[in-house]
Amino acid sequence: MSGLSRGLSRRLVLGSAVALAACEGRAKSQPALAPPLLKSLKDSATFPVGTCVQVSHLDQPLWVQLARAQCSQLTPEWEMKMEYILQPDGTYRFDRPDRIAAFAKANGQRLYCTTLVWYAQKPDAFVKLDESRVNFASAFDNYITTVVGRYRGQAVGWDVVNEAVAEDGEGWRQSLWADKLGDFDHMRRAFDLAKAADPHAVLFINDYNLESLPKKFDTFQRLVERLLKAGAPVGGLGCQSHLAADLPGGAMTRTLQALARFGLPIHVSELDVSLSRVERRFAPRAELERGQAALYTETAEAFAGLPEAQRFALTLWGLRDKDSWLRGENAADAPAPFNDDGWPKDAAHALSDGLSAGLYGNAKPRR
Ligand code: 9MR
Repeated sequence: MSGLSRGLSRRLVLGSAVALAACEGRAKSQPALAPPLLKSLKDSATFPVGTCVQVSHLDQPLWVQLARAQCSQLTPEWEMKMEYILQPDGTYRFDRPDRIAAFAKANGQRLYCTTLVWYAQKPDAFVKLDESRVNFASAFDNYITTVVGRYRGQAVGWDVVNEAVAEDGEGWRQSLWADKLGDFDHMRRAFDLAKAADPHAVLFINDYNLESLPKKFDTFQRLVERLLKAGAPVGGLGCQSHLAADLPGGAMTRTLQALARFGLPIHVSELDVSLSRVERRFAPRAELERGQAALYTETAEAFAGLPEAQRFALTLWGLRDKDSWLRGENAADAPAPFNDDGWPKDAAHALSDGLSAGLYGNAKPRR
Protein backbone atom coordinates (compact mmCIF):
# COMPACT_ATOMS: atom_id res chain seq x y z
CA MET A 1 0.00 0.00 0.00
CA SER A 2 1.42 3.43 -0.91
CA GLY A 3 1.99 6.08 1.73
CA LEU A 4 -0.79 8.11 0.13
CA SER A 5 -3.40 5.39 0.17
CA ARG A 6 -2.36 4.35 3.67
CA GLY A 7 -2.88 7.94 4.83
CA LEU A 8 -6.21 8.02 3.07
CA SER A 9 -7.46 4.78 4.53
CA ARG A 10 -6.37 5.87 7.99
CA ARG A 11 -8.36 9.07 7.59
CA LEU A 12 -11.35 7.00 6.58
CA VAL A 13 -10.93 4.82 9.67
CA LEU A 14 -10.61 7.88 11.87
CA GLY A 15 -13.65 9.43 10.22
CA SER A 16 -15.79 6.38 10.80
CA ALA A 17 -14.60 6.21 14.40
CA VAL A 18 -15.79 9.80 14.90
CA ALA A 19 -19.20 8.87 13.56
CA LEU A 20 -19.36 5.77 15.73
CA ALA A 21 -18.30 7.68 18.81
CA ALA A 22 -21.09 10.17 18.11
CA CYS A 23 -23.57 7.29 17.82
CA GLU A 24 -22.40 6.02 21.18
CA GLY A 25 -23.49 9.38 22.62
CA ARG A 26 -20.17 10.18 24.25
CA ALA A 27 -20.05 13.37 26.30
CA LYS A 28 -18.44 16.26 24.41
CA SER A 29 -15.76 16.73 27.05
CA GLN A 30 -14.52 13.18 26.61
CA PRO A 31 -11.83 12.66 24.01
CA ALA A 32 -13.43 10.73 21.18
CA LEU A 33 -10.25 9.65 19.44
CA ALA A 34 -6.76 8.61 20.23
CA PRO A 35 -4.60 11.33 18.72
CA PRO A 36 -2.11 9.66 16.46
CA LEU A 37 1.48 9.19 17.45
CA LEU A 38 3.88 10.73 14.96
CA LYS A 39 3.94 7.25 13.55
CA SER A 40 1.75 4.32 14.64
CA LEU A 41 3.43 1.60 16.65
CA LYS A 42 3.18 -0.92 13.83
CA ASP A 43 4.67 1.54 11.35
CA SER A 44 7.49 2.35 13.75
CA ALA A 45 8.67 -1.26 13.80
CA THR A 46 10.35 -3.65 11.40
CA PHE A 47 8.49 -6.56 13.06
CA PRO A 48 4.87 -7.27 14.05
CA VAL A 49 3.47 -5.31 17.01
CA GLY A 50 0.56 -6.98 18.74
CA THR A 51 -1.97 -6.67 21.49
CA CYS A 52 -4.10 -9.10 23.41
CA VAL A 53 -7.81 -8.95 22.67
CA GLN A 54 -11.11 -10.11 24.12
CA VAL A 55 -14.32 -10.49 22.14
CA SER A 56 -15.86 -7.67 24.18
CA HIS A 57 -13.27 -5.28 22.65
CA LEU A 58 -14.52 -6.01 19.17
CA ASP A 59 -17.79 -4.29 20.02
CA GLN A 60 -16.01 -1.12 21.16
CA PRO A 61 -15.43 1.14 18.15
CA LEU A 62 -12.68 3.11 19.86
CA TRP A 63 -10.75 -0.03 20.78
CA VAL A 64 -11.19 -1.30 17.23
CA GLN A 65 -9.91 1.98 15.82
CA LEU A 66 -6.89 1.94 18.13
CA ALA A 67 -6.01 -1.70 17.51
CA ARG A 68 -6.34 -1.34 13.75
CA ALA A 69 -4.18 1.75 13.70
CA GLN A 70 -1.46 0.50 16.06
CA CYS A 71 -1.23 -3.28 15.78
CA SER A 72 -0.43 -5.86 13.17
CA GLN A 73 -0.98 -8.93 15.35
CA LEU A 74 -3.63 -10.10 17.85
CA THR A 75 -3.49 -12.65 20.68
CA PRO A 76 -6.78 -13.76 22.27
CA GLU A 77 -6.29 -12.84 25.93
CA TRP A 78 -8.24 -15.81 27.38
CA GLU A 79 -10.82 -17.01 24.89
CA MET A 80 -8.37 -19.35 23.10
CA LYS A 81 -7.53 -21.09 26.39
CA MET A 82 -8.96 -24.30 27.78
CA GLU A 83 -10.96 -22.30 30.29
CA TYR A 84 -13.11 -21.07 27.42
CA ILE A 85 -12.86 -23.75 24.76
CA LEU A 86 -13.27 -26.92 26.81
CA GLN A 87 -16.71 -27.48 28.34
CA PRO A 88 -17.27 -29.54 31.50
CA ASP A 89 -18.86 -32.29 29.41
CA GLY A 90 -15.79 -32.51 27.21
CA THR A 91 -17.20 -30.66 24.19
CA TYR A 92 -15.46 -27.68 22.63
CA ARG A 93 -16.79 -24.22 21.87
CA PHE A 94 -15.16 -22.03 19.28
CA ASP A 95 -17.58 -19.15 18.83
CA ARG A 96 -15.42 -16.48 20.45
CA PRO A 97 -12.01 -17.65 19.27
CA ASP A 98 -13.47 -17.92 15.76
CA ARG A 99 -14.77 -14.37 16.02
CA ILE A 100 -11.34 -13.06 17.00
CA ALA A 101 -9.70 -15.05 14.22
CA ALA A 102 -12.18 -13.63 11.70
CA PHE A 103 -11.57 -10.09 12.97
CA ALA A 104 -7.81 -10.51 12.61
CA LYS A 105 -8.22 -11.85 9.08
CA ALA A 106 -10.62 -9.07 8.06
CA ASN A 107 -8.14 -6.48 9.30
CA GLY A 108 -5.01 -8.02 7.84
CA GLN A 109 -3.59 -8.76 11.30
CA ARG A 110 -1.64 -11.87 12.25
CA LEU A 111 -3.25 -14.26 14.74
CA TYR A 112 -1.13 -15.57 17.62
CA CYS A 113 -2.63 -18.12 19.99
CA THR A 114 -2.21 -18.85 23.68
CA THR A 115 -2.13 -21.37 25.29
CA LEU A 116 -2.20 -25.17 25.12
CA VAL A 117 -0.53 -26.45 28.27
CA TRP A 118 -0.71 -24.24 31.34
CA TYR A 119 -0.31 -25.45 34.91
CA ALA A 120 -2.92 -22.87 35.99
CA GLN A 121 -5.71 -24.46 33.98
CA LYS A 122 -7.15 -27.86 34.79
CA PRO A 123 -10.69 -27.92 33.44
CA ASP A 124 -13.36 -30.18 34.86
CA ALA A 125 -13.46 -32.23 31.68
CA PHE A 126 -9.91 -33.39 32.37
CA VAL A 127 -10.12 -33.54 36.13
CA LYS A 128 -13.12 -35.83 35.87
CA LEU A 129 -11.52 -38.18 33.41
CA ASP A 130 -10.96 -41.76 34.31
CA GLU A 131 -7.74 -42.31 36.22
CA SER A 132 -6.36 -44.47 33.45
CA ARG A 133 -3.48 -42.83 31.65
CA VAL A 134 -4.83 -43.94 28.29
CA ASN A 135 -8.06 -41.97 28.49
CA PHE A 136 -6.35 -38.94 29.86
CA ALA A 137 -3.66 -39.03 27.22
CA SER A 138 -6.11 -39.42 24.37
CA ALA A 139 -8.20 -36.48 25.62
CA PHE A 140 -5.03 -34.37 25.88
CA ASP A 141 -3.97 -35.39 22.39
CA ASN A 142 -7.41 -34.73 20.99
CA TYR A 143 -7.58 -31.27 22.54
CA ILE A 144 -4.27 -30.13 21.07
CA THR A 145 -4.89 -31.71 17.69
CA THR A 146 -8.38 -30.24 17.36
CA VAL A 147 -7.63 -26.72 18.61
CA VAL A 148 -4.37 -26.25 16.76
CA GLY A 149 -5.82 -27.87 13.65
CA ARG A 150 -8.76 -25.47 13.63
CA TYR A 151 -6.51 -22.42 13.16
CA ARG A 152 -4.00 -24.16 10.92
CA GLY A 153 -3.05 -21.88 8.10
CA GLN A 154 -4.00 -18.75 10.03
CA ALA A 155 -2.23 -18.91 13.40
CA VAL A 156 1.35 -17.74 13.02
CA GLY A 157 2.31 -19.29 16.33
CA TRP A 158 1.18 -20.93 19.55
CA ASP A 159 2.25 -20.81 23.16
CA VAL A 160 2.45 -24.57 23.54
CA VAL A 161 3.84 -24.67 27.06
CA ASN A 162 3.15 -21.72 29.31
CA GLU A 163 4.84 -20.92 32.64
CA ALA A 164 6.39 -24.34 33.20
CA VAL A 165 9.21 -23.17 35.48
CA ALA A 166 8.83 -22.80 39.26
CA GLU A 167 9.05 -19.25 40.56
CA ASP A 168 12.02 -20.07 42.81
CA GLY A 169 13.80 -21.73 39.88
CA GLU A 170 13.78 -25.09 41.68
CA GLY A 171 12.72 -27.19 38.74
CA TRP A 172 9.36 -27.20 37.01
CA ARG A 173 5.88 -26.58 38.31
CA GLN A 174 3.60 -29.37 39.39
CA SER A 175 0.43 -29.61 37.36
CA LEU A 176 -2.33 -31.97 36.38
CA TRP A 177 -0.52 -32.46 33.07
CA ALA A 178 2.78 -33.31 34.74
CA ASP A 179 1.10 -35.67 37.21
CA LYS A 180 -0.72 -37.63 34.54
CA LEU A 181 1.70 -37.56 31.63
CA GLY A 182 5.09 -36.97 33.19
CA ASP A 183 7.05 -33.86 34.18
CA PHE A 184 8.95 -33.65 30.93
CA ASP A 185 6.96 -35.96 28.69
CA HIS A 186 3.78 -33.89 28.73
CA MET A 187 5.70 -30.90 27.34
CA ARG A 188 7.44 -32.93 24.70
CA ARG A 189 4.17 -34.58 23.75
CA ALA A 190 2.38 -31.22 23.44
CA PHE A 191 5.06 -29.86 21.09
CA ASP A 192 4.94 -32.97 18.92
CA LEU A 193 1.16 -32.91 18.68
CA ALA A 194 1.03 -29.20 17.89
CA LYS A 195 3.64 -29.66 15.17
CA ALA A 196 1.67 -32.45 13.57
CA ALA A 197 -1.53 -30.38 13.73
CA ASP A 198 0.03 -27.29 12.15
CA PRO A 199 3.52 -27.72 10.71
CA HIS A 200 3.80 -24.02 9.83
CA ALA A 201 2.90 -22.38 13.14
CA VAL A 202 5.92 -21.41 15.24
CA LEU A 203 5.70 -23.26 18.55
CA PHE A 204 6.74 -21.38 21.67
CA ILE A 205 7.62 -22.04 25.24
CA ASN A 206 6.59 -18.94 27.15
CA ASP A 207 7.36 -17.69 30.67
CA TYR A 208 7.49 -14.61 32.90
CA ASN A 209 9.82 -12.95 35.41
CA LEU A 210 12.76 -14.09 33.30
CA GLU A 211 14.23 -10.59 33.57
CA SER A 212 13.87 -10.33 37.35
CA LEU A 213 14.51 -13.84 38.74
CA PRO A 214 17.95 -15.11 37.67
CA LYS A 215 17.49 -18.63 39.00
CA LYS A 216 14.14 -18.99 37.26
CA PHE A 217 15.70 -17.70 34.04
CA ASP A 218 18.50 -20.20 34.35
CA THR A 219 16.06 -23.08 34.84
CA PHE A 220 14.02 -21.83 31.87
CA GLN A 221 17.11 -21.92 29.66
CA ARG A 222 18.04 -25.41 30.86
CA LEU A 223 14.51 -26.57 30.04
CA VAL A 224 14.75 -25.12 26.54
CA GLU A 225 18.07 -26.90 26.05
CA ARG A 226 16.60 -30.16 27.22
CA LEU A 227 13.54 -29.89 24.98
CA LEU A 228 15.69 -29.09 21.96
CA LYS A 229 18.09 -31.91 22.75
CA ALA A 230 15.17 -34.32 22.97
CA GLY A 231 14.10 -33.21 19.49
CA ALA A 232 10.96 -31.31 20.57
CA PRO A 233 9.89 -28.91 17.81
CA VAL A 234 10.33 -25.78 19.91
CA GLY A 235 10.36 -22.99 17.35
CA GLY A 236 10.52 -19.89 19.52
CA LEU A 237 10.98 -18.45 22.98
CA GLY A 238 8.37 -16.29 24.66
CA CYS A 239 9.38 -13.68 27.20
CA GLN A 240 6.12 -12.43 28.69
CA SER A 241 7.66 -9.24 30.11
CA HIS A 242 5.18 -8.25 32.79
CA LEU A 243 7.52 -5.61 34.17
CA ALA A 244 7.49 -3.45 37.28
CA ALA A 245 8.24 0.24 36.67
CA ASP A 246 11.25 0.13 39.00
CA LEU A 247 12.96 -2.81 37.29
CA PRO A 248 16.57 -1.65 36.95
CA GLY A 249 17.60 -0.54 33.48
CA GLY A 250 19.57 -3.12 31.52
CA ALA A 251 17.74 -6.22 32.78
CA MET A 252 15.43 -6.50 29.77
CA THR A 253 18.27 -5.99 27.31
CA ARG A 254 20.38 -8.66 28.97
CA THR A 255 17.46 -11.08 29.05
CA LEU A 256 16.57 -10.70 25.38
CA GLN A 257 20.23 -11.00 24.38
CA ALA A 258 20.66 -14.15 26.46
CA LEU A 259 17.54 -15.69 24.92
CA ALA A 260 18.77 -14.79 21.46
CA ARG A 261 21.79 -17.07 21.96
CA PHE A 262 19.53 -20.03 21.20
CA GLY A 263 19.17 -18.69 17.67
CA LEU A 264 15.37 -19.09 17.75
CA PRO A 265 12.71 -16.42 17.12
CA ILE A 266 11.86 -14.41 20.24
CA HIS A 267 8.39 -13.15 21.19
CA VAL A 268 7.99 -10.39 23.77
CA SER A 269 4.60 -11.87 24.33
CA GLU A 270 2.76 -9.96 27.09
CA LEU A 271 4.47 -6.63 27.66
CA ASP A 272 3.11 -4.25 30.30
CA VAL A 273 4.82 -2.09 32.93
CA SER A 274 3.05 -1.90 36.27
CA LEU A 275 3.19 1.22 38.44
CA SER A 276 1.83 -0.77 41.40
CA ARG A 277 3.84 -3.98 41.47
CA VAL A 278 6.96 -2.07 42.44
CA GLU A 279 9.42 -2.59 45.23
CA ARG A 280 9.76 1.16 45.77
CA ARG A 281 6.19 1.54 46.98
CA PHE A 282 6.65 5.12 48.15
CA ALA A 283 8.34 6.43 45.04
CA PRO A 284 6.53 9.44 43.56
CA ARG A 285 4.12 8.48 40.79
CA ALA A 286 5.86 10.75 38.27
CA GLU A 287 9.13 8.95 38.91
CA LEU A 288 7.48 5.58 38.33
CA GLU A 289 5.92 6.88 35.13
CA ARG A 290 9.37 7.90 33.93
CA GLY A 291 10.62 4.42 34.79
CA GLN A 292 7.68 2.95 32.89
CA ALA A 293 8.44 4.98 29.79
CA ALA A 294 12.14 4.09 29.98
CA LEU A 295 11.30 0.37 30.19
CA TYR A 296 8.99 0.56 27.19
CA THR A 297 11.81 2.17 25.24
CA GLU A 298 14.46 -0.26 26.47
CA THR A 299 12.37 -3.36 25.74
CA ALA A 300 11.43 -2.24 22.24
CA GLU A 301 14.93 -1.07 21.44
CA ALA A 302 16.54 -4.26 22.70
CA PHE A 303 14.04 -6.26 20.68
CA ALA A 304 14.63 -4.15 17.58
CA GLY A 305 18.35 -4.84 18.02
CA LEU A 306 17.97 -8.63 17.71
CA PRO A 307 18.88 -10.30 14.44
CA GLU A 308 16.02 -9.86 11.99
CA ALA A 309 15.09 -13.54 11.80
CA GLN A 310 14.68 -13.63 15.59
CA ARG A 311 12.25 -10.71 15.87
CA PHE A 312 9.02 -12.71 15.91
CA ALA A 313 6.79 -10.01 17.44
CA LEU A 314 6.35 -7.65 20.35
CA THR A 315 2.91 -7.95 21.95
CA LEU A 316 1.31 -5.59 24.47
CA TRP A 317 -0.84 -7.14 27.18
CA GLY A 318 -3.43 -4.39 26.94
CA LEU A 319 -3.44 -1.29 24.76
CA ARG A 320 -5.31 0.99 27.19
CA ASP A 321 -4.90 1.06 30.95
CA LYS A 322 -8.50 0.02 31.42
CA ASP A 323 -7.97 -3.06 29.27
CA SER A 324 -5.27 -4.40 31.56
CA TRP A 325 -5.63 -7.46 33.78
CA LEU A 326 -3.57 -5.53 36.34
CA ARG A 327 -6.51 -3.19 36.98
CA GLY A 328 -8.22 -6.14 38.66
CA GLU A 329 -5.37 -6.33 41.12
CA ASN A 330 -5.00 -2.59 41.71
CA ALA A 331 -7.53 -0.09 40.36
CA ALA A 332 -4.89 2.67 40.43
CA ASP A 333 -2.45 0.85 38.18
CA ALA A 334 -1.82 2.28 34.72
CA PRO A 335 0.47 -0.23 32.98
CA ALA A 336 -0.39 0.28 29.31
CA PRO A 337 0.93 2.70 26.67
CA PHE A 338 -2.49 4.33 26.10
CA ASN A 339 -4.75 5.81 28.76
CA ASP A 340 -8.35 4.81 29.42
CA ASP A 341 -9.57 7.01 26.59
CA GLY A 342 -7.06 5.63 24.13
CA TRP A 343 -4.76 8.67 24.18
CA PRO A 344 -1.04 7.94 23.98
CA LYS A 345 0.76 8.40 27.28
CA ASP A 346 4.46 9.17 27.51
CA ALA A 347 4.81 5.40 27.59
CA ALA A 348 3.37 5.16 24.05
CA HIS A 349 5.78 7.75 22.70
CA ALA A 350 8.62 6.01 24.52
CA LEU A 351 7.59 2.67 23.05
CA SER A 352 7.41 4.18 19.59
CA ASP A 353 10.92 5.58 20.04
CA GLY A 354 12.25 2.17 20.99
CA LEU A 355 10.50 0.45 18.09
CA SER A 356 11.90 3.02 15.66
CA ALA A 357 15.42 2.10 16.70
CA GLY A 358 15.11 -0.82 14.27
CA LEU A 359 14.06 1.42 11.40
CA TYR A 360 17.04 3.71 11.71
CA GLY A 361 19.79 1.16 12.17
CA ASN A 362 19.58 1.16 15.95
CA ALA A 363 20.07 4.91 16.20
CA LYS A 364 19.48 6.28 19.68
CA PRO A 365 15.84 7.13 20.29
CA ARG A 366 14.64 10.72 20.55
CA ARG A 367 14.20 10.82 24.33
O1 9MR B 1 -4.89 -11.25 31.13
C1 9MR B 1 -5.44 -12.55 31.20
C2 9MR B 1 -6.73 -12.52 31.99
O2 9MR B 1 -7.70 -11.74 31.31
C3 9MR B 1 -7.25 -13.94 32.18
O3 9MR B 1 -8.38 -13.92 33.05
C4 9MR B 1 -6.17 -14.82 32.79
C5 9MR B 1 -6.62 -16.27 32.87
O4 9MR B 1 -6.88 -16.75 31.59
O5 9MR B 1 -4.98 -14.77 32.02
C6 9MR B 1 -4.45 -13.48 31.87
O6 9MR B 1 -3.30 -13.52 31.05
C7 9MR B 1 -2.18 -14.20 31.60
C8 9MR B 1 -1.47 -14.91 30.46
O7 9MR B 1 -2.34 -15.77 29.78
C9 9MR B 1 -0.26 -15.66 30.98
N1 9MR B 1 0.64 -14.78 31.68
C10 9MR B 1 0.04 -13.99 32.74
C11 9MR B 1 -1.17 -13.22 32.22
C12 9MR B 1 -1.78 -12.38 33.34
O8 9MR B 1 -2.28 -13.19 34.34
